[in-house]
Amino acid sequence: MAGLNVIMLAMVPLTGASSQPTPTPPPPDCCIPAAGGRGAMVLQISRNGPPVQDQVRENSPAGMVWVPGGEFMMGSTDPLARSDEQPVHRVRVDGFWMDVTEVTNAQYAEFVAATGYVTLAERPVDWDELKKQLPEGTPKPADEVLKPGSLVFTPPDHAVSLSRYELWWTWTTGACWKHPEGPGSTIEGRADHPVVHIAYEDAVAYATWAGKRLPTEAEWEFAARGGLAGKMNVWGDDPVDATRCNTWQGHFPDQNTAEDGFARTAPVRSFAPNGYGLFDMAGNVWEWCSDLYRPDAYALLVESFGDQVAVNPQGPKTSLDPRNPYVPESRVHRGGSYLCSDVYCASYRPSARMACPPDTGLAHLGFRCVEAGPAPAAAPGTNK
Ligand SMILES: [Ca+2]
Repeated sequence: MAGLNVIMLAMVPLTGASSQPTPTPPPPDCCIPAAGGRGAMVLQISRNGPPVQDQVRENSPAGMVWVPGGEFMMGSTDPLARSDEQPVHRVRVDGFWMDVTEVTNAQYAEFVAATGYVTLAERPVDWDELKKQLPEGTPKPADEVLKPGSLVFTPPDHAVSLSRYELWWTWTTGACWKHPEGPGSTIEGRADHPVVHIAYEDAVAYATWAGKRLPTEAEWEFAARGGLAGKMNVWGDDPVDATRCNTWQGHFPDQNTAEDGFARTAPVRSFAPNGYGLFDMAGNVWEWCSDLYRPDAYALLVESFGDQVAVNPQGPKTSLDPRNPYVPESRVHRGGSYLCSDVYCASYRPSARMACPPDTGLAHLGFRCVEAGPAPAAAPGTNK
């Protein structure tokens, strides 16, 4: 239903919500469920110096870079870190290949052309499924609302409470990856932008077709840190600014100055890559990971491992998302988006976690894939 459940939840009373305990406060709903303003500026320029030239290495899968495995401290105690980023704990991941960029509209179009795949946002909403994710007795919405659609960011023209995400997210029939802002909008001229309105199963379907998979949360954070240890941002400890990545500048959610050049998605590779040569690990669009979400996932892991290193953790076995108490599961996404503000959720940080039900598509949610080794014969950290 690509997010309709989320919006409906915001509009129904949550009395008697979940019988499950809430171990830690959830992160804010920030820009979840959220797409930059209409009439976005798109500047086809490269930031932070000259474009990085890809280095072709033998045996490198096309468009992927080798991320050497290793041990790192996962999570953060930075002042901006939320409780679900803690406790910081030891993790080791094996090396893996990772897409250099988020999967683009052109890449997703290739997949759809080859397979005839229809994304979840392009299918009618199944009320029998939707009502399982809502409080008992929630009235069925009008048939018009149950037509295929997704959540589109529709910024209000005035300041609003940051807890009222339904005021800037609009269920939009006809919105999907090919029509990111709804009927009438297209991806023409956006072939190299990240694909959006992608539900979890849509991302998995692409990854499977490509012979790849989604990254685990641990792999994603290890990769995002780019070889830096314990830094607040993927580029180090310097604060975010408009030259670093595609985020939100101005008052959220009503005033996007787009100082970085982009009010919505940016072409991939518009900003400098991180230490592993990965672009947009901060900002642009959120990226699905394979892990189920729990705010206490790290606490549970530490309970199991103590001060020992967790090797290739796959996430908790069960999901718990206090922001979506009725949904049977919630999946992690990482990296923040063009809606992340430094005065709000600051989720462009490599340790920041967010999640939503797997059937939720959003105008700022995409993905990238990973692939197992073997490692390249040449030095790691190079790409094609
Ligand atoms: Ca921006």
